Amino acid sequence: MSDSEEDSKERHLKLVVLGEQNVGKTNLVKKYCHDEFSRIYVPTIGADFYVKRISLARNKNIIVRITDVSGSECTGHMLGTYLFKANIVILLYDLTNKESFDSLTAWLTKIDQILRYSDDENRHVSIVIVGNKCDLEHKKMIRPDEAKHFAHENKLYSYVMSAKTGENVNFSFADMVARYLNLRLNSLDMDKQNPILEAEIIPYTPPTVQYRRKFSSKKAKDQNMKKTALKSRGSSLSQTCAIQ
Ligand SMILES: Nc1nc2c(ncn2[C@@H]2O[C@H](COP(=O)(O)OP(=O)(O)O)[C@@H](O)[C@H]2O)c(=O)[nH]1
Ligand SMILES: [Mg+2]
Repeated sequence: MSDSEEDSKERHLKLVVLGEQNVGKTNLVKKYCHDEFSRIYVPTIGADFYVKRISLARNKNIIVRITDVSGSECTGHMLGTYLFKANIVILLYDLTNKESFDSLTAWLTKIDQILRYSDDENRHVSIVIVGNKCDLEHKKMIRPDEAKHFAHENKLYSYVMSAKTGENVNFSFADMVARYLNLRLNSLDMDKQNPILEAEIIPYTPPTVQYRRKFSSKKAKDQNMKKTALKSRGSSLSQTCAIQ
């Protein structure tokens, strides 16, 4: 097959996303495939399936199929079915939840057992760990060196992302796919994978207490002056003055 024929050939990759409930699996996959994010938590039942077509390294077309598996499946019997013919397994944890990070060992053991006894044992499966919710900087419970150490010990690649802001999402997916296929990302690929981040604009509410004090003392002064003037004319403003 010539180089151009090889280039135009579509490659198919199956990615499976695993991890505890609530770590952001569904939102991460939706962000990557449809650029969507939801604040409302809707638990995944069983698994959902997504497809994304990408082009990397001089227009090599890749069809990425992603299986978003429910967090409760670690103890379920279907995990083997979902992992069947997987190329890349993404083990997701929540950077603000230590338990989700600690659970990675149990997930790795389970995946290992399944892959060891699967029919196509010669197939290469790449496992990566991903720390999600990196936008919650002030709530982070896992230090970068802890994640790095865990990844190194288990010979895994490690990434951090935010399904909410999209930070690092496209680039990390492209990087793991490129590594799996032994492709080298060029500068054009890098630019393509780094979208402009959207910042959330929170309306500014100015502090009111200080202003009110200044205002009320001036208002009180004005009203006192008014009251004195009206009293001298035989009228009463007791109601309005009592508010101060
Ligand atoms: N701040 C923040 N919240 C996130 C992020 N990803 C997911 N979430 C929230 O975490 C909750 C669980 O997300 P979901 O994708 O349903 O988790 P899953 O159970 O692993 O599929 C939802 O309320 C999401 O809005 C993220 O990157 N940043
Ligand atoms: Mg889910």
